[in-house]
Amino acid sequence: MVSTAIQHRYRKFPDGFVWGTATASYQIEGAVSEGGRGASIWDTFSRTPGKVVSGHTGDVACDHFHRYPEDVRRMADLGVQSYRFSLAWPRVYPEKGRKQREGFDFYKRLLDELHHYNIQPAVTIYHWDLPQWLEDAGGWSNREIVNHYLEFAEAAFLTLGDQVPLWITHNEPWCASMLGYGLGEHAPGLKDWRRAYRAAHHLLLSHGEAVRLFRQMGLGGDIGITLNLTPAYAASGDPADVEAASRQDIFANRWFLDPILTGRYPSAFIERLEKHIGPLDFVQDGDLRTISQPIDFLGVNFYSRSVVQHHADGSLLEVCHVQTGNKVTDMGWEVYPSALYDLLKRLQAAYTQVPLYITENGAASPDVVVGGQVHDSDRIEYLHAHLQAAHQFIEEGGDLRGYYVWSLLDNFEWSFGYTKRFGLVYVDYDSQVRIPKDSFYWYQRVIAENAVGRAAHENR
Ligand code: IFM
Repeated sequence: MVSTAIQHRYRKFPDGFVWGTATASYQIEGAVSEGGRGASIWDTFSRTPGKVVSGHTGDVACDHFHRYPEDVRRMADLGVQSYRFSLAWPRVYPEKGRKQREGFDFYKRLLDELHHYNIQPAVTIYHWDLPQWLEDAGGWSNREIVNHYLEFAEAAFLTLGDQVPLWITHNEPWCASMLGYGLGEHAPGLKDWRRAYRAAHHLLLSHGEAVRLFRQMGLGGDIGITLNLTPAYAASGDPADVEAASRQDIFANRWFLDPILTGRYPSAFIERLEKHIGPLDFVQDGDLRTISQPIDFLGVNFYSRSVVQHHADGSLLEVCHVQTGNKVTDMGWEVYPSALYDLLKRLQAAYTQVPLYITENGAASPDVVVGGQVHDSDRIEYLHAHLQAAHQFIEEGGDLRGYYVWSLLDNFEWSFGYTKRFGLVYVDYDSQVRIPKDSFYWYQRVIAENAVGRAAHENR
């Protein structure tokens, strides 16, 4: 029996709460020319001078394509009940009009390995590695892509469906559209806001179509989508700043939340948006009904918040971001865990009663190996504080079913290449040796106890 003193020191999670870790294909697999894989937009982008720090590419990454048995063993040692990973579309459709029968073979092997250790897969269909041939045809800004995505999703459902209890149609469509087609910081690296909003719409439409197809196919398991949500706070009580925060919120969060969960785009922003990008004539009759197909859960990726002021510069948003002076991670992202609590509360109060999963949460830090160990106490503090926030939400009746740390391994952090480390496991990219960090052992204790201590050190 657990003593009262221990009960007091620990915050218990509900029985059946799912503990996991997450990764994505391009960030860890490597083997970009193996098994007949075609090129993805990230192969192209990372080879374009100046796009990724130090010209890093995902060519080898963590060599997970070959080392997955070791990585799955490590997860079993960690004790996670679930592993979230994504499928590389260019392995299945390497070039226009060609489907590769062996395209899913790697994932079948991976699923077998996970099954062996009783780790449940959570599969993201699209986590940004679009086949280059599809981008050449306009990528996400061409409505035709919805059919191609559906073909890929159907192939995935048919091939892997009986072994996958949790499907995620898309990871962070905000990044795929706004960073990829608007800000140009991610592949394909375009700076065209009209294309960015078209891309966002087609990503959402493909999500809705895939959910519809999943239901028609009568597959077991649950299906949802993962959004990166970054709550926006006003830097002051000045009404202009409050308005600015509301615009930032629409841009970062509501442009995706509202259509999926309410079947409407936020009307307050449409006039302003149309002044900048022209009419939203790419939204066709029936699209919003498709996009708002009922989902089984919502995946939330949370890292930080933004704090903004009004800034009259004639741009679409007219906001400027303010530094608060609070602690930041190695990404420069403010550590502000209570925003996670606020966000979860808001989601269930204003949007949906479907179960929530935190499908990513984690911190980058400049980890170093000292005497064969990695002492990443900042990451432990970060995870601990966010789990406290998650626990408070659950304690107050919130329906949060699981939590996935980003990430299992240090990996290719997109335009930052290998310079940002998010892993519970350190990767030496020259030797591919893996070293579990202190946070790995800390998270192992959290999982084993199904609880977080009131102070981070209590799980050490
Ligand atoms: O590495 C990314 C991941 O691919 C998507 N979510 C945020 C992570 C950290 O930036």
